[in-house]
Amino acid sequence: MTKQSTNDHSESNWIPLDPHTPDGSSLEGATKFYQTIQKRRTVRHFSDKPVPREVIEQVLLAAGTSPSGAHKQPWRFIAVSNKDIKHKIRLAVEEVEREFYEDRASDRWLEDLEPFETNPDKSYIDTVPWLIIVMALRTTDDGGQVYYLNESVGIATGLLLTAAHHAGLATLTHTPSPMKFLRDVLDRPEHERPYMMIPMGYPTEDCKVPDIKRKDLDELAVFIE
Ligand code: IYR
Repeated sequence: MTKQSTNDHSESNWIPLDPHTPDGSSLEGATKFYQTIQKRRTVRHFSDKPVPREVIEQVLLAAGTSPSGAHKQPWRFIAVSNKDIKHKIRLAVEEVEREFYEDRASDRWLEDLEPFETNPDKSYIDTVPWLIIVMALRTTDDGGQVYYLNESVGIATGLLLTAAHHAGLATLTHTPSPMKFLRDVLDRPEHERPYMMIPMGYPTEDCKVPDIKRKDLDELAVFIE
């Protein structure tokens, strides 16, 4: 028989929820968080100012709190500060990106990218103290099934960006394509699929970002009450 939705979980290992309670009201909590997160920007100019490993550890632990299909936690975060490995990655990424800009990208795509002034030069990979490579696990480490892989890893990556921002760190969501070379450079197993590369560090003091506009509430949301 299907178990009915009930609060009686006495047969199994359930514990009382320990809810987060904002300092003020829910509106104050939500507003304060929006004020913080609305300052997050994608950054391409990183300082070489070191970021202690302990900070990155807390950021990764926060990312690891993400919900996932059947709680399979189908992610792994490879945190690279090693200069030689970062440089290897830079060279491989720049090769892939040169192909993108010279051959693979459509004219429309290149036109859409113009405001962001991107190009195949990824020298910031040498400068930035940390490179986080998010791996999507196609199976669990012991070969078990995972569910909603892209959704789960996408949410975890969102939390990662949010946690980094909260720590005063800037990030860049970078998806060179294809990214398979990362598994070889990083010597990672077959079931880890490179999902996203995230340079993480402090922005340069004179860092500029494009003047983008975000959707207003009436454009980004529809309320049906
Ligand atoms: N991966 C390339 C191109 C690029 C594509 C998109 I869509 C962007 O939002 C930004 C860049 C690069 O990183 O240069």
